Amino acid sequence: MSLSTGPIFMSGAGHVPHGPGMTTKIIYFMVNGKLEKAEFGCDCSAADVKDLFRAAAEVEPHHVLKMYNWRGSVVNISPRLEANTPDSCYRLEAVASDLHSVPMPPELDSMEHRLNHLETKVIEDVGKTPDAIFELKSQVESFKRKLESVKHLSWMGLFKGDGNQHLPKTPLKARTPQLSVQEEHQRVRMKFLNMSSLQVTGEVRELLKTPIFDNWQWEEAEMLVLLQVMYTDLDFLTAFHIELEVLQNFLFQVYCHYNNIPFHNFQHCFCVTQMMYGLIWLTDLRNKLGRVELLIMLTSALCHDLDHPGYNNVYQINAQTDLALRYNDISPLENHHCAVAFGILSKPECNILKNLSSEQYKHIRGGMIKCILATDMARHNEILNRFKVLQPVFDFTNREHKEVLMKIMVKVSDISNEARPMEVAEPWLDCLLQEFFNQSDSEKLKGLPVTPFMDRDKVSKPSSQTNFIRFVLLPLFTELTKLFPCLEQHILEPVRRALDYYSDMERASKEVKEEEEEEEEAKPPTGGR
Ligand code: PDB
Ligand code: ZN
Repeated sequence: MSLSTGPIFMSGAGHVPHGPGMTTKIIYFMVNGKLEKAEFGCDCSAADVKDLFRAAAEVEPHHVLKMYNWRGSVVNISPRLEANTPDSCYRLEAVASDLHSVPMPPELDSMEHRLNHLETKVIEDVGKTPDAIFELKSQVESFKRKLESVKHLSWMGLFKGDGNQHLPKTPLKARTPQLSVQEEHQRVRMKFLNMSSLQVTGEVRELLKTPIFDNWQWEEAEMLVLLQVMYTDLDFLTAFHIELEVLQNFLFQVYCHYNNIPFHNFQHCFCVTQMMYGLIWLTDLRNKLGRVELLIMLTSALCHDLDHPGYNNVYQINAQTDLALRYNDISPLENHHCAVAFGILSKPECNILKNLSSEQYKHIRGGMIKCILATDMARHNEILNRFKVLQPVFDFTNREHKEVLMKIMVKVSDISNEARPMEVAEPWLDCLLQEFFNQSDSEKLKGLPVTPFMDRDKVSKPSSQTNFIRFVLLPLFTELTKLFPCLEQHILEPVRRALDYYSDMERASKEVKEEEEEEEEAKPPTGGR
């Protein structure tokens, strides 16, 4: 019977022959944020199996153990536990064996202490515990039991300073039930590494090169495999001597450094990178730019919103956040995204650039900094106007021309949701508005200036989007299409269809609004004589 950590050896369906006629059972489970593997003979006693898992949880004998299966149901810890594989791992939790071992909030403890002291005093005076004190003591006891049952809500601040403040304030995405962020990351990592050796079908590979790719069909571990396919199919691993394991570590760390917020999350990162990948193939950029430029564009797209907090630069500056302070109000978010990217690349096990010359490294670093900083929409007109000047005389051998094009390509990929099929694009607008509304709610609470197009009381989704498409998207996409005419059908026409869609929605909502106002006016005046 053994417990092994570190590299997990895949052992098939979970039963390994173990000496003559004896089979052992292999159980994979998460405990304390780590994936562990237990192995025990099927003739093992229930007590021994419990001891094995208690050792894994590193708890004392009196602690209660709870085992959850991948569906989140509690299962019995016994030799009959069903064998599994790493991507359907159990989760082992040690819960306190009794109330007294759970640290209660200091207020409750001091109240109980004062109550006991008072009871002692009163008993000295009147010889017995009066009903009032007895009642107070039972209320404290029942409150402690209730508090114990909501311990998992500690991130609401019920237990001050219990170290859980870092928990996500809005557990948005339906992650695997009750897994912590770290455990979720480990689950995704195991799934990613298990799948990465599988072959992606030719059909998916071709779909990946088009703007009609639907990100909503894929979960995060699969997206990591698809990102690996992008780097592989552009021959980056051979061209830049990138070891597959280093690329996988890099991609996994990028995934870990995106936050669980409505819009600027890992799914957005994947969409932007996939659109960039599609544009590279559609415009045949592989034959017009060097592979280094392609690596800069794809990796900039991948890293362009790393560790986005869900509150934009205006908020950072007005709220005088650490980021605004650190970057002197100059594109604080984009500077941060880029710094986090190079923080990841500074780890040797994640450094996909480590086998390049320092010349190449500097060139790629410089290119990524320019491209990521270019995604600050406050600079939109500056960059687009520069491109408009160069586009008619564009020279693919001119360094400055190429730099502006790379910035434009990352910008186009970043705000390109409306170039996708409507059923893929529209949910993204809802996610973005949810993030914007969260920000304006926070601005109202803090007495900060509220950005009008983020104010849930003022924004009309269709009219905001028609304006955005008309005045931001179409001019940008039109300019790029002048350089690559084939993009007319792939991104310009879908955006024109999106403009029609939201214009119709805007007209419909205006008609409804007018009808409501007419009904309001037609109503007899209420109240008064
Ligand atoms: C932009 C800047 C920051 C973050 F606000 C996101 F209602 C975006 F008008 N971004 N990316 C895609 C968009 C889109 N902003 C809008 N529509 C998009 O499709 C504007 C819209 C949400 C508005 Cl530009
Ligand atoms: Zn973005």
